[in-house]
Amino acid sequence: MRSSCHNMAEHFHINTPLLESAAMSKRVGTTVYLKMENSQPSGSFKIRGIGYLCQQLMSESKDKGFVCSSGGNAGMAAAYATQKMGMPATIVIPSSTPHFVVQRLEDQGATVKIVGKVWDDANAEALRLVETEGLAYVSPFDHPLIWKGNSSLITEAAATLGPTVKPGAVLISVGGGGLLCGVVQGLKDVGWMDVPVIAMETVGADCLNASVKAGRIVTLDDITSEAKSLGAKTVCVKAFEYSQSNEVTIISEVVTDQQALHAMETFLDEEHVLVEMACGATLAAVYSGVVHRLQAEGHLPLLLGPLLVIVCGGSNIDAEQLSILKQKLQRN
Ligand code: PLV
Repeated sequence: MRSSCHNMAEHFHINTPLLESAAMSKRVGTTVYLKMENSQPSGSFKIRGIGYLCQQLMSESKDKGFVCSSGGNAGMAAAYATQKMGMPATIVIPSSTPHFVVQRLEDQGATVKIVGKVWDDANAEALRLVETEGLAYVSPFDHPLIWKGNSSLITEAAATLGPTVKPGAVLISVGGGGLLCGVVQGLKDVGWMDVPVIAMETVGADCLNASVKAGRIVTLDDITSEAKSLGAKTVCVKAFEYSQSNEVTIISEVVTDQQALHAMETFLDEEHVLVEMACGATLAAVYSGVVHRLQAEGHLPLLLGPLLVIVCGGSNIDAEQLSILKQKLQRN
């Protein structure tokens, strides 16, 4: 796992590169910038929000340590931050998280518990440990301090782009909605509230899309997508509220697992970066023509600025896991 030089007085995340992708720009017909959150310590954007939350909770945790429920990446971030702070951490993951992640978490000094089939099951166990053991609870996505931490992604991108460049849209993935809330708050902070957010999910991990369609928060019966890091059954209230509010435009879209996998492979071929399926959902908006379709249908205004793609990253992937996913999804 990547690490970085870090100053306790500041924060755990790094200022990630903002790369122009020639291949993606050609596809979209406008400049595409990739915010490379895969290069964060712990392998995803999660360290921004989780790192910030853990720092802030430090004073309350009374030395008993932290417990974080996770599909994998929030756990990696929590393990990284707590190890830096010299605090114990228990990470509760579901059995659907690839097994090599357990080893990576343990290498980071965390205690790992595998409970249930999907994230919601693991989360119930984490909440139980808060009650019985007095551990400080670290949600993977549902806390104002997580959103504040995640918002640095946008303020950083804005600083890199400079005052004369404003994106035409921001492209992200949605699991429980912590990234979405952070991005919206970042857009507010930099005065980009007129920049639409394209919020991507996979079929079977589409809790935001199901709620947007129903006009109320709905809980999915099960997570049937292989994008387990997007597999929260219920989106957080704040993310749903943003999707319903007039202060920001959120366009909720869904791709299939096959499209997300194809996007991972294309990204690997063209950009030479391996991301997990949760991030493939974002990339599929470009590679499977979702951005084009939204423009053609008039749901997305013609992009007046570059497309800002948040490459959220993820550690639940390696060469073997990629071939496992290929085998699974080609059968269907
Ligand atoms: N993953 C969470 C929730 O899982 C976790 O525990 O790691 N991209 C990647 C690579 C992610 O790991 C996640 C969240 C997301 C996107 C979506 O972020 P969110 O949950 O803030 O919408 C069940």
